[in-house]
Amino acid sequence: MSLVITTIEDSIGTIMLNHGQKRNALSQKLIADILDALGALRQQDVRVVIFRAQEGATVWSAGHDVSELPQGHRDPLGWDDPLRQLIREVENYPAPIIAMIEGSVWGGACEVAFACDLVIAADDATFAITPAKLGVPYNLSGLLTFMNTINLHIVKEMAFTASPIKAERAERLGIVNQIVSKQELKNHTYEIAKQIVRNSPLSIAIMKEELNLLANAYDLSPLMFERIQSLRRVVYNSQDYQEGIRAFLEKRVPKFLGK
Ligand code: YXS
Repeated sequence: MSLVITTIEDSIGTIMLNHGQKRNALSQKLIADILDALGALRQQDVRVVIFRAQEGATVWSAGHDVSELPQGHRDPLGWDDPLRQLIREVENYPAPIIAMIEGSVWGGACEVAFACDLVIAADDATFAITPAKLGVPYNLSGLLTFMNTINLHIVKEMAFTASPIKAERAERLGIVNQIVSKQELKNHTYEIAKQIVRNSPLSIAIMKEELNLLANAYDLSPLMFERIQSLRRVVYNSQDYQEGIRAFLEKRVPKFLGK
């Protein structure tokens, strides 16, 4: 059974995350179902896609399924890992994807939301970047997703504290496009989608790709690449990484020793 519900109306596709009992944690299964849904929408005349959680959700998504993170000695966010595949598909999808957010958004789910082309949030939404809470060495393209959305000082504040920020502050900082009341969220989001549907899908598709190519246009020397890989390897091979994962699964506070 799919963990998402997909609908199409007026050339607008909606993918609803529907795994509430696990707070829409981004498991391999949930991500596979999202990718299947996006693949199916690509075959239809869908000009905007909306990602949403169940009506009234207190958690939009709890982020990466921690129980599926490797227990060390392997990059937890490697190129072929499901979360990385999902981010690339969101960025490469040839039409705008709007993240319609209600409830709290955590870790890798923040990256999914910010990789979308627009973020419309209810005024009760919160956003938390959580690698440091678990001892995870976030990957480079993931950090670039955050940097393309958020001012560097704020990325560092969110990443180093791992504390949620409220929707009102996220809007003020330009992290989300607009915030509205929970009651208005659905209608407001679909109104924006309808405005997009009325415009040229070809023009929009190439501008989306151009903007994403420009936003990701960074030089990185082989030396820099190898330095970054060695830094990340130290972290995911560390005792702290294993402690972070274990503490989450044991529902206790982690004790990080810096090694
Ligand atoms: O105990 P059961 O079986 O009922 O399952 C519980 C939780 O274990 C499960 N669950 C998760 N399972 C795997 N991975 C998760 N990320 C995850 N989050 C939750 O869902 C069931 C209900 O959770 P519960 O009882 O805590 O719900 P709640 O309503 O009291 O609290 C909701 C949250 C979201 C505040 C709470 O579940 C929470 O703090 N979840 C973890 C949020 C988080 O730190 N996510 C980061 C995941 S790691 C990640 O995304 C990247 C690797 S990184 O960290 O690098 O960004």
